[in-house]
Amino acid sequence: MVDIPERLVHALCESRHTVILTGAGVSAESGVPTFRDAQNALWARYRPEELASPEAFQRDPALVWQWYQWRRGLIKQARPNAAHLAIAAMERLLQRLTLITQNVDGLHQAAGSTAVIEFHGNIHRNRCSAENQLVDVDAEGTTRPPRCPRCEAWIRPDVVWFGEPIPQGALLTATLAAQDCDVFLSVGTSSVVYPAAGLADMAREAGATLAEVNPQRTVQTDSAAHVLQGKAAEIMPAMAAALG
Ligand code: BV8
Repeated sequence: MVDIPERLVHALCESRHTVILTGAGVSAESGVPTFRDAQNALWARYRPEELASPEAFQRDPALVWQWYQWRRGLIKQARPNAAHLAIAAMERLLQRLTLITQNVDGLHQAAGSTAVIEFHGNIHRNRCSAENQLVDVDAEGTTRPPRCPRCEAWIRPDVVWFGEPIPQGALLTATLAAQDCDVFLSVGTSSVVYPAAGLADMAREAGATLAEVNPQRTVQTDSAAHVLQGKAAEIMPAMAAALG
């Protein structure tokens, strides 16, 4: 079992309010490729930033829709891993936990986490690209976006694309939590994409203890009081066990 620093365990036990921010690294061990390496041979010629944008969707709705259909197919095979389950358990072990995820795969909810802030939306939902209202469509097997039954505009995944604002409620709740928390855990994210990546700085500047869980170093590593270098599916269960 991985060793969790005693000072971090103590800080977590004493923490009135803990924030966990997760990125694609938490879903990596469920077989969902991280955003950076999501591009297999089929999609290798595109950078995610080129496909996950309103401009790309306007230019070629069928191409963007097919990329999401491919990712939906991968996610449908995926099950929550030990990291998701440990984070769900920590909801009960900590005094108060705010879970913010950049992932759109819904695996935290599948693992039993209840109040999940979906900072970048959810790939399982679809909405009208003109009215921005959720639309319940059977997308199975489609290779081009369905049309909105109300206004005929293209249907799009209910996710936040590059250049689009974070949903107001998610941004406000996440910002308030980052400013209020005593401990901020950054788990499985490259900390490259803003404003999500700015939440850790906000928490640290407000006096929180910052800890990072990642096999690699990131731009956040040097700012973290605790750096747990390794896989989330190994480290998070050890952390939950230490709290238990
Ligand atoms: C905004 C949903 C303003 C979609 C995603 C120029 C033009 C326009 C905007 C910008 C610009 N320059 C900068 C910006 C801001 C931009 C941005 O930050 N760009 C980056 C590229 C610099 N941000 C935005 O555009 C945001 N909106 O700024 O709006 C605005 C305000 C008002 C009005 C109008 C506009 C919106 C950003 C949201 C983009 N959508 N996802 C979809 O999924 O299809 S982002 C997507 O990539 C993910 O959601 C995630 O957030 C992000 C990064 O991915 P990570 O989760 O970190 O994954 P990554 O692959 O990068 O890293 C994985 C990590 O896991 C690695 O560190 C790895 O080491 C680690 N790991 C691997 N295995 C494991 C592991 N860790 C633990 N255990 C393991 N086993």
